[in-house]
Amino acid sequence: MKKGLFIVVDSGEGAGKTSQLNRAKETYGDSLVLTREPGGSPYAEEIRALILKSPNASQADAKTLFALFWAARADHLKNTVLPALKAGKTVITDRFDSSTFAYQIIAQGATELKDFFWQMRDFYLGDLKPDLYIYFDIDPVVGLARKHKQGGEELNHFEARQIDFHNRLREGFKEFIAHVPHEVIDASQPMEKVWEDFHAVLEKSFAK
Ligand code: Z5A
Repeated sequence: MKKGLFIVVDSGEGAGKTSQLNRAKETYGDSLVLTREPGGSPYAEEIRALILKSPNASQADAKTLFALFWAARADHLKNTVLPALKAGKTVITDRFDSSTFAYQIIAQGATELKDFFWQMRDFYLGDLKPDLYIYFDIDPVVGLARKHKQGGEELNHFEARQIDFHNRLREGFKEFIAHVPHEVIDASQPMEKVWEDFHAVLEKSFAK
């Protein structure tokens, strides 16, 4: 595997990222560091709990969440991503700034933050911009149905929002990836076929 690549996997709800990332880890072992946002480092995981689990979280507006996600990201980059890249590992993060753009700016409707987003991105990421974004695309109706079928934990306050929110989210991801190196995976396919496509994209990036 090529050393030191920084890759983002992102999507709306129920696209199956977690299942596919676990499979990538089984395939590539210790040469691959899997991480996630929000979270991925001890302090950022505390911010994750605040964002997703606090009883007041669902009333936090886009401006509040925008700042929290960037704060968590700064810690994640410094304490997890950068050390792993320096050690020659490939890092794949489950969600990154693509989610901030799609969820906060487009789906939550804070479009006044759009220019600021790109400035923040330059400021916080600097030379640490991901080599590739892999977007798992799925019709929100299908993705949310998977989440409902999954059972287990209650839906979080993002998953529980109306379908309009999730449709805007999909548009947000499409707008974001047009600005960055990316590949799109059709996540509505059966799991095995999604893996085949995802694996092929990873192999292509490692071969470059
Ligand atoms: N967020 C934000 O607003 N701004 C930001 O900047 C960032 C994040 C970084 C974190 O959620 C939330 O934070 C997220 C965005 C917001 N919104 N939400 N929710 P999270 O980390 O707790 O969870 P997630 O990333 O959304 O989802 P997940 O649990 O990892 O789900 P998934 O990616 O869809 O993966 P899954 O568990 O593999 O699949 C879901 C179900 O579908 C499961 O039952 C599978 O068996 C099934 N599945 C998977 N693939 C298939 C196929 N191909 N066919 C049929 N069924 C399938």
